[in-house]
Amino acid sequence: MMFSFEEVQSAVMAGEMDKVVELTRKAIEEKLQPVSIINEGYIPAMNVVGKRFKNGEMFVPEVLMAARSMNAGMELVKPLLVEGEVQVKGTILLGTVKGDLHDIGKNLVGMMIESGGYVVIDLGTDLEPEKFVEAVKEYKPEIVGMSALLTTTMLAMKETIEVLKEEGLRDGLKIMIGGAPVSKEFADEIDADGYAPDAASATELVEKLINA
Ligand code: B12
Repeated sequence: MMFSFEEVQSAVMAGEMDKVVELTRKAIEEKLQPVSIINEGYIPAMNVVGKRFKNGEMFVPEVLMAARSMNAGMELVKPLLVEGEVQVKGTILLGTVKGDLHDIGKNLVGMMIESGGYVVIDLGTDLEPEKFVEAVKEYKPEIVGMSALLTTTMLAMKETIEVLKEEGLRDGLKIMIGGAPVSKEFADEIDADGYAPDAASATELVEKLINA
C-alpha cells in the first residue's frame, strides 16, 4: 500500500488512530516532507471535522477521536521537523476559569489551535485569576483564552481580566473567551478582545487577534 494524503485524511476524520500511525510511518519511509504530512494530511482533515461538528454531523466523542488520532501521528512527525521549518506563530494560554471544571470544549479548542501552528499552554480548570497572572508572567503569551460553561462562573472571566489589569499585564495582551453561556456581547462588556462559538472559529479568531 502506498501512502496517500486522501487516505491519511479519511483515517484522521474517522478517528482511526492505528491507521493514522501506520500511514504516517509509511509517509516517513517514503521520505515525504514532515510539514506536508501536517499541512496536506492532518490539517485539512481536522478542518472538515471542525465543520462537521459545527453542522451537527459529528459529535464530541468522534471529534475527540479524530483529534487524538491526529496527535498520535503528530508524535511521529514532530521529531522530524527541522527547526524553523514550522514557524511558531505565537503562544496561547488556555484555561477554564475559577469554579468551573468543564474542559472538553477547551481541550478541543486547544487541539485545533495547536494544529494551526501555535504553541498552546493549557493551564487546566478551576483557575483562580492569580494562576492566569502567574502564567502570563512566565510564558508571555500573545493571547489568553478563557473558557466557562456555567452561568455562575462567567463572572470569573470578568474578575480575571480585572486582576490582569491591576497587575499591569493587560496592555499588549489579547484576551479571548468562549463556552456555551458566553457571547460576543458579554466579551465586549467585560473588555475581552474576542469571542468564538466553537473550535474552528477559535482558530480563525486567534489568527485575527495575532494579526491585528
Ligand atoms: C460534560 C458536562 C459536564 C461534565 C464535564 C466534564 C469535563 N471534563 O468537561 C461534568 C459531569 C463534570 C459536569 C459537571 C457539572 N455541570 Co455540566 N455539562 C456538561 C455538558 C453535558 C456538556 C459540555 C460539553 O463538554 N460540551 C461539548 C463541548 C465541545 O462544547 P463546549 O464546552 O460548549 O465548547 C465549545 C464552545 O463553547 C467553544 N469554547 C469552549 N471553551 C472555549 C474557550 C475559548 C477561549 C474559545 C474561543 C472557545 C471555547 O469551543 C468549544 C468547541 O467547539 C453540558 C450541557 C451542554 N449541552 O453543553 C453541561 C452543563 C454545562 N453543565 C451544567 C451544570 C449545571 C453542571 C454542574 C453544576 C452539575 C452539578 N449539579 O453538579 C457541574 C458543575 C461542575 C463544575 N464546577 O464545573 C449546566 C450549566 C447550566 C448553566 N447555565 O450554568 C449544563 C449546561 C447542563 C444543563 N443543561 O443544565 N458537566
